[in-house]
Amino acid sequence: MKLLILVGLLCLSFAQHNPHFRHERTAIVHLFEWRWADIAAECERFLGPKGFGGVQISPPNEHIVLDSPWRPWWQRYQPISYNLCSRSGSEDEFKDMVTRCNNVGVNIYVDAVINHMCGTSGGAGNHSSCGSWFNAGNEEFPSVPYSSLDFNDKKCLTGSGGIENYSEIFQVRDCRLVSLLDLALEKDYVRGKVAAYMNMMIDLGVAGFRVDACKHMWPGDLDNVYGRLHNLNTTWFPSDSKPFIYQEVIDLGGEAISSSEYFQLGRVTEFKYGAKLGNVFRKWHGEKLFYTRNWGEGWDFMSDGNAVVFIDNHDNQRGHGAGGASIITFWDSRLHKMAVGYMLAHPYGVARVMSSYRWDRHFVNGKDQNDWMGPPSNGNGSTKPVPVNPDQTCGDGWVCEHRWRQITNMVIFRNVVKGQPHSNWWDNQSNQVAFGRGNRGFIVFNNDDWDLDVTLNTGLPSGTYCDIISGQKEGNGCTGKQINVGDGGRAHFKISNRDEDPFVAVHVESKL
Ligand code: AAO
Repeated sequence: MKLLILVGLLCLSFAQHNPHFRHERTAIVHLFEWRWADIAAECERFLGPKGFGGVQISPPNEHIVLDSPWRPWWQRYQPISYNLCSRSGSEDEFKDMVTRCNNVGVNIYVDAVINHMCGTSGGAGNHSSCGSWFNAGNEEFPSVPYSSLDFNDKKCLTGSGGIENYSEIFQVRDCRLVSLLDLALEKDYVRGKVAAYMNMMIDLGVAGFRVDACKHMWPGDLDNVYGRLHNLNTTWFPSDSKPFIYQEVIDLGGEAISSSEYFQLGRVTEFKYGAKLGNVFRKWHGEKLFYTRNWGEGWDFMSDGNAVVFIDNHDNQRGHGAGGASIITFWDSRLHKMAVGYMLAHPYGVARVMSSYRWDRHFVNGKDQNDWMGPPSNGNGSTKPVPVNPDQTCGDGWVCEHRWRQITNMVIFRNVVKGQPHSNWWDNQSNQVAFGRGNRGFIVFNNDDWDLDVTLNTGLPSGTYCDIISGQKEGNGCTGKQINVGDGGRAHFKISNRDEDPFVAVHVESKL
């Protein structure tokens, strides 16, 4: 009986840590700034067939529309109301996306902006994505409705009304983050409005939420809001499934607020992961790939069951948020493929792949002056569709990292090795390493400036395997390198440091 109660309690508190992936899938892709219509099509034509577990979408709330700078991507982090009407599309298009993605087993995770509304300088009028009227100066948002009573002004004690010092917990949580009007989430009324917004989307079939700016909200307030959430829609999910919650908390250490304050509420973004792996693959600060032998908790990361991991995100790929120059993005494509490959091969955390658009970077004194630029757009500011080229890449400025063969194939690798332990580690005491996942997959990296030429124990059944990085298995053939695994699991690997992609990966489903 006692055991049953304990198990019950554990299930309750860890319920929101479960991404509810279907068909044994394992990875999330962030389709940053994509239109709902394009996401629906992508689920059907690519993400479902290739085994992606879910999509993180951009904030679907009605948001401010800014002219200066012109339609920045970050206008969507300034809510005007909870109408599902945004730069990505209408409520009907949102519903259609959720239904069509769910029908092919791909989950939708919503970026929920619930800490604040628009910035103080947002003005008055109806320059919002649905044309709802608001007045930022008076804190009036009649489409919710919120009034000045629903904001934290009186609680914030800094002279500016904004966060001035991240080592003061009360400031961080009660004052304005970059002058965004800070909602009073301690109020029952505000909690109710926020929960109703999230429940509307749960009822439509979303599987969970990336909750924005959690450091700036009290864990107790979030606990109350999450406690009001419905179970997932049983058309697609088992009954009694709690929504997946992953909370954005930037914690690189050294601040008053720690990500651990949020663990009992859901998972948390592990920002150390991409920052540290960036240093490792760039070989900065004396880092070497072989030091990642104990990658994960051994590197002082949060425990596996609490972490969502990523190489870059929509902020730190353009100098916002945290991580700095070590972050490896699509702009460094060769390193990016390796780092994402490493993440997807490694068992730690729930993995999220970034899918970006290109913009005109323009650095002055190391800062990108165009870090604000929105997605590929038409003259009137509407977002362009994502066209797919004959070679399966994307056009019109959409990068589609998730469609790069090496990355797609590593998402499949992660599914194939799901649940298998990290095994058969090898390194050369420098930047050549290899590891397996039980007897189902094996990966070898050469990030040194010389060739790798070595025979290793892979743990795999004997046979000929197709490398899924230089090519892939097609029918009975292989378009890439072939790897022969002998009796006892031993195989010879040769990777030149000048190879287009200096890594090799094989798994039991790439066996010829
Ligand atoms: C825009 C304008 C502002 C204007 C505002 C209102 O840029 O000038 O005042 O509108 O009119 C996004 C954009 C913002 C944009 C905002 C609203 O990034 O530029 O403001 O939309 O349109 C903090 C938060 C974190 C947040 C991050 C950007 O803690 O939650 O800032 N991320 C989310 C979203 C993001 C979004 C928002 C929140 C707001 O992902 O897209 O903003 O909805 C330290 C702290 C971090 C802090 C960073 C940056 O990090 O630890 O908590 O993140 O500073 O302020 C080292 C340290 C690291 C440190 C970092 C940077 O790496 O180790 O800890 O340096 O100093």
